[in-house]
Formats: sequence, structure tokens, C-alpha cells
Amino acid sequence: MKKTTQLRAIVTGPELDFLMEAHNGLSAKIVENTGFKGIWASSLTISASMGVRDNNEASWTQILEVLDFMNDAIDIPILLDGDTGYGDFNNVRRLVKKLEQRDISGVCIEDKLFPKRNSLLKNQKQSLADVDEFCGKIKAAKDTQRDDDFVVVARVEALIAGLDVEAALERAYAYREAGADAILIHSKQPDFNEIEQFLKAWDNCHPVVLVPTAYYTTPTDLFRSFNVNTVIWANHSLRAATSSMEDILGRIYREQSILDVEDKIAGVGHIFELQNSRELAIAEKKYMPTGKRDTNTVILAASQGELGVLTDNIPKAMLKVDGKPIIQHQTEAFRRQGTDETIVVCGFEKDKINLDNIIKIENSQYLESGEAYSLFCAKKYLNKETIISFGDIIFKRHMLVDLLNAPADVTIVVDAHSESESRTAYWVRTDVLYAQSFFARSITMVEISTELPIQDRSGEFVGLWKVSKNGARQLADLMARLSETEDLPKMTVADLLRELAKTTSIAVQFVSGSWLDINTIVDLQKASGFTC
Ligand code: SPV
Ligand code: MG
Repeated sequence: MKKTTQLRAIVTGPELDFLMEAHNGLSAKIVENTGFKGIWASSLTISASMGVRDNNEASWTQILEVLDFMNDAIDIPILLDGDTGYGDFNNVRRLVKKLEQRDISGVCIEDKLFPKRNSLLKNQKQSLADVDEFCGKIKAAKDTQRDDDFVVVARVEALIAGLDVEAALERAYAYREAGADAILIHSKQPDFNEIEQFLKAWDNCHPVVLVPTAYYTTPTDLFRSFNVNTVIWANHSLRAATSSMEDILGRIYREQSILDVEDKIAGVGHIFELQNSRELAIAEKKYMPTGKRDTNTVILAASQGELGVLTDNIPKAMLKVDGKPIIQHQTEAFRRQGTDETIVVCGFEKDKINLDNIIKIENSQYLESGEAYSLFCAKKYLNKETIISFGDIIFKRHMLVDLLNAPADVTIVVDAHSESESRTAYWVRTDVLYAQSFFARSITMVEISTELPIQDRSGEFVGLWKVSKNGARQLADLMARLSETEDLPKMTVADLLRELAKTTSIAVQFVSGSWLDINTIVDLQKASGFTC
């Protein structure tokens, strides 16, 4: 429901409703949280909270600024205590226009002279406006509003100025005729008598609003019995805050300690809640770049390798290229791309894999099992997009960047110009050849094997691949199924990809060179100067 419609229901509806005062965004939020359906933006308390008097010392645009903060903080409507309208009919027109622009639901204007003074001040002369002139302001307000539900309340100050009930009624009738949606009849008497007389004579002929600050002892049911539409608790948020501040600050001053007041005041967590900090935290997750990708990396580094004495007592993945272990080249490359966890599956000489910021997972059966089983050991991390890499390869940065951007659920990197002839390689046959791949929208793996005849080889699987979150789930499911058979420990990654291809299309990202796998001392020498 629109805020204006809500306010109209409060002010003109038949049931007695209440507006509670607020004077800034925080108090407005507290009013709303307490359960009140609407807010009285009081001139007394807004000015007091600014440290000035309720004599139009704050300008009307300064009041608008406060209203903006209040309105932004809440979903309930605000009725502005608009004093005299801050000038003549023309100022009222501009006020209504600006209030509607700022989503304020209604205004109450009083029949006094600008600059007005607070109605409850003792021994102060209160000058009333000419009735006709004030009726002109009401008409101007009503003619200006664009939203039919915007509420204009006319406040009768005759009793405040010392006139009798007759005079008050005369003004109230005139304001009703001028188009006011409700009449606020104000009194500073400590009892209900003059208001009672007014209400009896008024006889519910138009909605009525009361402000019982002075006659606070009157039971609320009495207002109800007179079918009063709205009661405004006009200054109680500010007065509550004032007493509490004076009390607590006095204690802190005397005790020179905050120890004993801590459990008597709102915790900072509660203040954060009132500021709706949670919303910002959620928005930050959505909009703020964290520099992090939601991508894990699994490096398979369990095997010893066959580089003679070089791998006698360290795993191949820890052999140094340009002074840095092979897998450190990888972990740094992954981190530069902002990936999340780096998981290294170790086996042979696992303690020698001692890099920072990695999660080590052990394949204790590394001697009897292959790469697929190592990957299975890291299955718990296959819960999001994941890059999977052999621990003995070095590759150029662009290869990883392209792979991270690959859209398919499973993408493998294949070198179309592999020079490997003698050693064991995972040969891949694709549906589109590299030479035509520039014109193809996607390239799919058809076969992967160490045994592919030369004429069927489209390229060599580099040992670097990526699964999307969905692909990771499929891979994890496949490995879980295979783990129930005898097959998994014997399987290579190529075997796994072949199985996966039965249910999922495996996309191929072709490269031409740009990587090395380290199988021999010569490879190790070639790798120097080859940065990831
Ligand atoms: C206000 O709250 O600012 C009012 C009501 O106008 S009174 O203070 O009683 O005048
Ligand atoms: Mg006021």
C-alpha cells in the first residue's frame, strides 16, 4: 500500500489510531520497529534535536533534509508538522510539492503567524492567522497535491491562543469547508474539559486529531468513546532519549567508567541493526569485486616421477625451475587469477610439499593407484568450479586465463602441435581439427588415449582442465560410482575423461605449445625461463 494511502487510513479511518513522534532517521526506525503505523515529524523535537528553538529557527529546507533521512529509514508514512506552512499560500504550495517529491505522506499546518512559537510554551502570546487567509493555504495545499491520498490536516490553535471553544469550532468548520482532510484541535490545558466540549459540539462531522501532551492523564478509551480518529504522541521519543542520555551520561561522568552502564544501554550491534547494516553486507557480496573467483584448484602431485637421483627423495612436482618448485609456479599462477582454495594431493614424500597457502590432501595409496584416485581423494573440494592440473607441468599464463573463461561444464586443454613422439602422452581426437577450429563454435573431445594412431591425433592433452560447478558435481558422482568398483585405483585421468565423455560433452581448448611437462632432465632445463 502506498504510504499516502496508509496515512489517509490512519488519519481518516474510523478506528482510533496513533502517530508517534520521531525527529531523525534512527528514532523513525525505532518508532517503526516498535509497531506504530505512522510518524509525527514534530517541529518541537526536530528543532530540539538540532539544538535550536521551535520558533522556525531551522529553515524549512533543513527540515526537509531531516525528513528525507527519516523517510529513507522506514516503510511507514510520515505526517509532517509543517507549522504555518513557512509563509503564505505560495510557500504552502511549494512545501506540498517538495513533500510529495520526497515521499512524505501528509502535512499539518496550523493557523498561527510565521514565525510561530511552540504551543506549550508558558506565558507566550500566540498570534492567530486570519481565518480566510488560512483557508486559502488549505485550498492551495489541496490544489497542489498530485496524489489524491496525500493528507492535509488543518490545526486549530484558537484554544492555545486563549479563545473559547466557540471560536475554535468556527475555525474548524471553515477549515473543513476549505478542504482539510482532518482537523487537529490543540489544547494546553492539563485536563480534557475544553477538548471534550469541542468534540461534543463537533459531533464527528469530520476526522479529528488530538495531541494530548498536556492532558496526558486522560484515558485513551475516552478518546475512543468520542470517536477520535488519531492521537499523536507528539514528543515522547525525544523525551525518552533525553532522560536516558542524562541518566547514563551522568553516571559515566561521576564514575569515570563505562563498566556499569554497559548492560543498561543498547549494544553497538543493535545500532548496526537499526542502520540496516545487514543489507549492506548482502549488497557488498553482490556488487563489490572481491578479486576472488569462486574456483578451486586441485593439483595432482602424488607421484615420485622418474628423474633418477633428482626424484630420489622429493616428488617431481617439487623439482625446482628457476629456483622455485614446479607446483609453486602453478599455485602462484592460480592465485594471480584470484582462485580460491589450492588443494595439492600428495603421496610420495608428502612432507616435502611444504608450500604456503595450500591445502594438502594425502593419497596414501599412491603406489598402487593412479591420477584418478588422487583426484578422488580431493572429492570434497569438487563443490564449485575447479581447475585440475598435473603437478609436473608448467604453462603460459594465457592458457589459464582462457581456461577460466571457458563456458563448458568440462573443458580440457589440448596442444595441437605437440612434439611428443616417444614418451607416453594422452592423445586426443576432436570433432573439429585445429586447422578448422577458428571457424568452429565449439570443439569436442571424441577420444582420449595413449594408443591413438598418429592419423587420429588432433593433439595432446596438456594435463590442465576445468570443470564448472555442474561439471564438478558430475565428476564427483562419476568417481563415487567408480569407487564402488575395482576400477578407480587403476584409472588415469584420461580413463576418467573417457568415462565422463559418455554422459557429458567434453569441450576442447586448443593451444599451440605454451606448456611443458617435466619428465626428463632435459625438460627441466628447457623449463627455465618459462614462466606461468
Ligand atoms: C510539535 O510536536 O511540534 C507540536 C505539538 O507542534 S506541540 O509541541 O504541542 O505544539
Ligand atoms: Mg510543532
